[in-house]
Amino acid sequence: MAKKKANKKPAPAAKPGRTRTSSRLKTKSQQPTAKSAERNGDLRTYTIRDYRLEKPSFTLRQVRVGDELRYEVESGDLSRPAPPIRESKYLSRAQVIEIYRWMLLNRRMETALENLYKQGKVVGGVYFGLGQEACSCASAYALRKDEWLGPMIRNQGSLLVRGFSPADIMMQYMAKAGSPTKGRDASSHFGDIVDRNVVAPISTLGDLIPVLAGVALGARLQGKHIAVMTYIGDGGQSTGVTYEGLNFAAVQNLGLVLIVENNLWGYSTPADMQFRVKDLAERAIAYGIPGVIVDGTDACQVYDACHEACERARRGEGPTLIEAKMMRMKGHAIHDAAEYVPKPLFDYWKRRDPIARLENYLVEKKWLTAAENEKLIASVEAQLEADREIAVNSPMPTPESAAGGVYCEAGCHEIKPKYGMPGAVLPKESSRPKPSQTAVHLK
Ligand SMILES: Cc1ncc(C[n+]2csc(CCOP(=O)(O)OP(=O)(O)O)c2C)c(N)n1
Ligand SMILES: [Mg+2]
Repeated sequence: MAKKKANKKPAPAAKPGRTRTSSRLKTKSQQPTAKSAERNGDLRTYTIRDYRLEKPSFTLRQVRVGDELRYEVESGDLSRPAPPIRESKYLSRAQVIEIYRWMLLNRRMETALENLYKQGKVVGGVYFGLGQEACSCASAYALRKDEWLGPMIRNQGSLLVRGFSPADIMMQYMAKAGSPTKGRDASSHFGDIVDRNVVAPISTLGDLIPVLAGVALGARLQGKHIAVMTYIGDGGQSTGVTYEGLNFAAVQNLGLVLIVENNLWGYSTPADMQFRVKDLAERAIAYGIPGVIVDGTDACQVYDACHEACERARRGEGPTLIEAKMMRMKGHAIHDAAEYVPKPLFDYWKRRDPIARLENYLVEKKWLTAAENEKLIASVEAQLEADREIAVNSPMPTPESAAGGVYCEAGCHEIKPKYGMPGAVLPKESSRPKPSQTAVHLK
């Protein structure tokens, strides 16, 4: 017979995220304080820069209504008014107005696309970035012309900033012959590696990250440190390739600016069910790179964080992870009515509409008079109407053209270096592999 064990209470399990200490054995005065632990190196602290002027926090409860799962807001103050826009450290008046215009164009173009869909003119679905215009436009605005962008489906505003016209995007959705993929692909799978330096979105979430890291590596081999920017959602950041791509960029000191668009939903899954960290920016700590949080509905915060990350990239100091917090204000795509989202959350984030907030900021600051604002809105509407006409009236592809390439025509694979001959200038000392680490078998 087994010996009966002493009736001893098992030690309480350590709470997740906390270190168990032998505090029971020590008197209070003997216990190390956080300060002394820090001095001894037993406790490390890390810094996450948080640009936000408010830090909303909500918890959701899952409820079942018939066969459907929905969510209710369990806790959090939904009645707060929107905070002011944070003053930019870098943007001039003209630049803020320019970003505001891009955001308006982004919003109005998506409304036009929704109408085209309802008129049966769109082939396939339509994706929207409603509520995310500040994140798309102000981030892309931080890049220089010769730098690179890898947009995702919500970043149609970034495409406009990089030089695609609303007509290009509308024709793409309508699969017209004059669209960037000549009618052979609908939705957002297009880029331009010749003039606009835009890598086409990759549907497999996370895969753009190593591709953009590779672009930065290519530029460095040609003697230039450039900033490259891409995006990943709160859902997509859970993929393995996100880790692999960002870790590679971190280890190689590549100038990647990764914007984690935390819009609180991945399809119908709330962000809370994707991760246990408080903020996704904390993930940066594990890669050994800076992590920054911004209010994704505040264009000035988004720009400032992206500008600083791009400057860091241009100095050859490596990647930055920027978490932009906002809310996806429509369903995943046009087919999704987003019934599962609690209505009060929509109301809360509607008060944080990025365009209305920036407009108020510009008017209150007297950077834009009411009359100038009206003129600007009218010019955006006129541009869109003209582009819509072009797109609607342009022809569909001819059947014979189906035999041609989608992205590729004869000769297009002659990839020429854009910045210089490979190996022209060596990278910064810190980012160069030590001789012992190089691939010896190649010698
Ligand atoms: C690796 C991979 N898994 C699943 C999908 C299907 N999928 C496409 S979008 C999406 C949700 C993405 O959510 P999130 O990353 O939060 O981006 P958001 O749509 O909110 O911008 C999913 C699951 C995919 N495209 N790739
Ligand atoms: Mg999401």
